[in-house]
Amino acid sequence: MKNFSNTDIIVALATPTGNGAIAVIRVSGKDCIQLVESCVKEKFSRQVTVCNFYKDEELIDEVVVTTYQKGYTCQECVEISCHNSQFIIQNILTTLIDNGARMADHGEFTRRAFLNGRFDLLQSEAVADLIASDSKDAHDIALQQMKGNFSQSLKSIRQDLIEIASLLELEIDFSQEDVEFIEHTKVIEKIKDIISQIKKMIQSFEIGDVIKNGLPIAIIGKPNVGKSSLLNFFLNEDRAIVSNIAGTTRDLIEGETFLGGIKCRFIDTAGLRKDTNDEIEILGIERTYSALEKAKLVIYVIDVNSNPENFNDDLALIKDKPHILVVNKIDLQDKKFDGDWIYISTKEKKNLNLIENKISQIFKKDDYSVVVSNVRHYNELKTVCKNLEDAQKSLIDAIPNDMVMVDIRLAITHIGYITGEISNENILDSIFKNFCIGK
Ligand SMILES: Nc1nc2c(ncn2[C@@H]2O[C@H](COP(=O)(O)OP(=O)(O)OP(=O)(O)O)[C@@H](O)[C@H]2O)c(=O)[nH]1
Ligand SMILES: [Mg+2]
Repeated sequence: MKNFSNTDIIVALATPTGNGAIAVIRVSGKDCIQLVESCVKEKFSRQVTVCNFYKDEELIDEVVVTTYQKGYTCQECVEISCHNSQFIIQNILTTLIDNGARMADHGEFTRRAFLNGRFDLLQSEAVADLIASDSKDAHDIALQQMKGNFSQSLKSIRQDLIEIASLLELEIDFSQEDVEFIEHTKVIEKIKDIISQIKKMIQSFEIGDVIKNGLPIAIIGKPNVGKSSLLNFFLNEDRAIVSNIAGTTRDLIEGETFLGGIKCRFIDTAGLRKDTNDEIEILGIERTYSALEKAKLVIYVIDVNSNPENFNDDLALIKDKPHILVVNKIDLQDKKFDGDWIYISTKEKKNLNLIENKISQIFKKDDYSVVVSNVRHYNELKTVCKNLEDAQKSLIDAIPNDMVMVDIRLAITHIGYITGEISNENILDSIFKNFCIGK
């Protein structure tokens, strides 16, 4: 961010442009209440005042002004609710700017809230996630992070590491006397415990990311097994052409829907087969492989008449990805296959709910007390884990304390980067530039 002061009066529209009855303009900074008073030509004696807003002597709108001695940014704030007209909004903004305010930068309100101690950095980032949340689970995760449960876990880990570091340091100071202030086996145990907590957080990202950004699901299988029929069922519309001609679907066909609280992006693909000379189908099959690679979940479909010899190769292809195995067309015959298959009929809409249940089961967040959903936090946690594993190894190998200390201090620093206990302008800029102006 440019070299702005943290107390300048900043203004921005806080509501989205578009249709709607009311718009809210946010103002924050030292003496901003006085600034707004000069534009409405009266003194506010209550927190909420209905008044007229003027540009010079010209009436712009009847507005509702709410004042806060310590608002969202932990400083003097005003919210002006006006009628949602571009003309009115522009005139109010320019009047405020002409009288000494300036336009806020991206995320500057939340950045001030962080700098003034309202939230830590992780909580500030959760504000953006809360605003973007589009499902109950995404909302739950963002709200919990904003309320501070993830921050609290990290702070307690950081405190434990600081204690270990100070004891190890003390030993270095008294190294001549050969005193052991702390049993190294206990330190190793403690670090092992912290590593497992951090690993659990890292692991939770797989689910947190899916809940926040959606789940790409590739529907894969041999031609004609009913992949497109399944897509159409989930989307509740005839999105893809269904026919009994093998090789109907060529291109990737996508559609989004919520299942079990997760935003699922289904990708219907061309059937996998080797014996085709059809150029377009071959291109379609290539796209199937790329969809398979990008998907975070694969639904592999066979037809109840299939012979395992024909699809075993495909199973090898998907074995390292989370997958759901589905036998379709059970209305035609009753046949069981080895393995964990779900038996359905898209024609008779039989057992289709079992697929949804399975998706919720695979991407269940309840096993985690903390769910990481932000890629920046995830990357920092991986660094912390690596630092602690290095420290643990050095302790086991009885390497001198000063070497161990380097890794423990690095772990402490990287935890500090997540919560913002350690931050710098570059980190803050890269985080808040993704916020919109007015947030
Ligand atoms: N009996 C029966 N037929 C089904 C069922 N599901 C799909 N079909 C039929 O199977 C044929 C193929 O269905 P699609 O959904 O087009 O299959 P696909 O896997 O997308 O086929 P390609 O795009 O060619 O790879 C169609 O004639 C469907 O009507 C089912 O549960 N039972
Ligand atoms: Mg198809």
